[in-house]
Amino acid sequence: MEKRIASYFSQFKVPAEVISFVDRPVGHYIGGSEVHTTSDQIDLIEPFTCERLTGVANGTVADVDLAVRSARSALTGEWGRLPPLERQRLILRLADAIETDADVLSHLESIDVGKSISEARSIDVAGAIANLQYFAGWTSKLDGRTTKAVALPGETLTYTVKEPVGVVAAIIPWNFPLQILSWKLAAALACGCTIVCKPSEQTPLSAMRVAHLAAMVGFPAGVINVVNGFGHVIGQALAAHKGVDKVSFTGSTPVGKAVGKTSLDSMKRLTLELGGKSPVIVTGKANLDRAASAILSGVFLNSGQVCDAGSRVYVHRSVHEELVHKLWTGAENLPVGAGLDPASKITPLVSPAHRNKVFDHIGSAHAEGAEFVTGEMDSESQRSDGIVRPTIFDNCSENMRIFRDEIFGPVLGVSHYDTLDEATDRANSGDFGLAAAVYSENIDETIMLSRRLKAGNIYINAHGLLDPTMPFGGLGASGFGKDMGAEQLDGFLSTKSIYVQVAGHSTTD
Ligand code: TXE
Repeated sequence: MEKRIASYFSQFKVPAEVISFVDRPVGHYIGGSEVHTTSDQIDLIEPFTCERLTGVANGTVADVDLAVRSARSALTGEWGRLPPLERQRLILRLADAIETDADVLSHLESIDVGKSISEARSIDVAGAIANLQYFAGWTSKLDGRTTKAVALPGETLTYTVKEPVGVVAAIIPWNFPLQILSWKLAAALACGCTIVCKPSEQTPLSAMRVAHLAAMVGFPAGVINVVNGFGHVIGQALAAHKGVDKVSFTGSTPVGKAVGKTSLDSMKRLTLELGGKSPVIVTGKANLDRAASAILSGVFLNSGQVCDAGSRVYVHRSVHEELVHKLWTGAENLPVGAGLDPASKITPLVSPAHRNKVFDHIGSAHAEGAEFVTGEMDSESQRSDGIVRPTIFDNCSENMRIFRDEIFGPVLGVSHYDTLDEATDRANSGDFGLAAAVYSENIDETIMLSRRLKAGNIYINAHGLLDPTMPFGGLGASGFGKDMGAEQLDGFLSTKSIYVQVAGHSTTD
């Protein structure tokens, strides 16, 4: 292990179990065990030290085929025959195992993504446990229904049955690897599907850990598989594979479109959870302390690497200056530091390449005339630790990149408005439709705005809330389909309609 990483880990007392899990080449997880089908590895870079942590298998199409065949045989074997309550028991045991392993998983997520270990614990690991516990309950409630035929002469028994859609390919982004894996894994398992997960090649560790935990608690071989490698190889191979019945993709809009096209070529079921550029409206009747605090957590959580980050604020002219002052002082007080430091709120971005993309947007904001309030003065990082300080610009407009593009970093743009019509028209501009937020203490304003805003998720006097009971997904360039909530289940089920003609009662007898 590189010296700088070793000293970083010893400074923050990283458990030995974490070190032994990462201080080795990482393979795939196929057919109930970790396999090393190739010595060809992709470097995993630890974001705080920017040193090589280890290598992960640079998978091939053959690895994808092996994993899909393993998932298929599990589906037609023991797993496919398990009664629902047995599936429920296994899913709950996996949730318990993740809870027991929380410290290891939080460390893995922090050193893989660069994120705050406190957030990894309280959001990523806690969210994964809740998702599994909630969807476990659905295993025994996926009934069809019996109908009383209304337009058939004679006597016909008519009913439906719900069946698992089959083998699911789950393609995961790097910002919340464990939590977003759990979004797909929990519903797929509850519906009786088997799964091949493809984590981002930058952040495979937590998915590999979960696969090991699943085997430990008794999941049959082949139910949960993990194939690692570059997206354009492994991700595309999964989207194209004839043995995959459903693709559940979370990631950027351009890649989502590519995955969608390939998936539809072989007529797969499809869910696309894509990017966003979520607007925030602060009316003149808002509680500004409440608004400022929620806006800051909504845009700087995970150092801004959040799909539904509220990154463009429209504030009524009457409270514009007061709000900007509160945002500025709040941002300046956010603790900045290493991901493994529990006190850190703003931590290194996932990679130097991504940091450069964020700085490129900061440079554009300066160049396009946005008014700098706080954060990074120019587009070159002065820091060697991968950190971009929380940055705010004021007097932004829709013809600036800061108000149009998804930046996916700790960068907030603000603009003032005069009428609610102007605010909603500007908020609804652009192609995304993932989330939006409204801050007002006036109930009429909040309800009217929540109806007029074009987004799949609306937050009132808050931002970024998630719950397993609530479907999460967007509109337009943010994709289609839902993760979480009862609405997600139909994406992993096929409904079959069955007609039974009763002898002696048909029109043809
Ligand atoms: O996405 P990428 P990233 C979005 C977020 C941001 C992006 C960041 O808005 O835009 O995700 O994650 C694989 N064919 N969301 O950079 O590059 C790749 O290996 C098939 C939205 O990881 O799109 C990775 O596993 N697969 C979300 C996955 O696709 C390919 C919440 C995503 O990679 C591929 C979180 C290809 N050609 C992040 N290229 C939401 N809306 O819920 C790459 N991949």
